[in-house]
Amino acid sequence: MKALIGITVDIEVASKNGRLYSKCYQTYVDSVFRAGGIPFLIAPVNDADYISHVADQIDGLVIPGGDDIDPRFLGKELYECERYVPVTRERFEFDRRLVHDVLVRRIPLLAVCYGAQLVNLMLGGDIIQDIPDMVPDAHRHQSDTAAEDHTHDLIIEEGSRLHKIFKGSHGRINSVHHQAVKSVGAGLKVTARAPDGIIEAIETEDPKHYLLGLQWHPERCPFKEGGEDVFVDLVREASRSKSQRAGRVSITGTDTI
Ligand SMILES: [Mn+2]
Repeated sequence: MKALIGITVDIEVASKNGRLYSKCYQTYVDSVFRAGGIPFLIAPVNDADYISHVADQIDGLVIPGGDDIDPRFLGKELYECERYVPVTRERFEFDRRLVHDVLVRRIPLLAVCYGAQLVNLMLGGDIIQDIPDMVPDAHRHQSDTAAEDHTHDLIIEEGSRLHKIFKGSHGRINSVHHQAVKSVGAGLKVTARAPDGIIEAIETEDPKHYLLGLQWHPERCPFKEGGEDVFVDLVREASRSKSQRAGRVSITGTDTI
């Protein structure tokens, strides 16, 4: 049985008529399929029973990248700048509720860019809301070149899941973000940074769970390092844990939001 990998969709406001629509970059679908999983786009319905039912069906989840989280949704102050482009409340709420249900079931989770920040915030961590303004000596993380280009180095912690994926403690990755994780939430650890110290990857400390949050976009560089390997790892883990999952755990932090 192949692993069923749920992928959440973005909910955007159409510029031509102001109506909400759902979208997903095909690169996520292709990446899961090439890695041996069954990609499954999850229709966003903000209903608790529906979300719980979806979480019961999937073997793994991908939260794709997206726009910026409005920290006011989480009781924090917003730093507004010209680079700030907020994700819709509809997407944020759906993703937040599904991630909660996925965490309590210990379903393998790959969270990309916005997704990594969402998981981190949910678990009580904090984010840098704008790297250029708040970390002026950081190098440029919002690349001017194609989003597929690997533009900076990656320094990876030994013993991490990411270290196994990259087969070492050094990598090259793409970089199309102006925000980043600032401090990690409960049960999370930093497993990779850029040379300037900006956090590029977080993982769970729970040895029984697979949770990988990446600041770069593996789906945009499938045939380079840090690309398809990431999805292969997720699908392998989702297949392995499919039959082993049992019982739910309580997650510190998520009950408060
Ligand atoms: Mn970066």
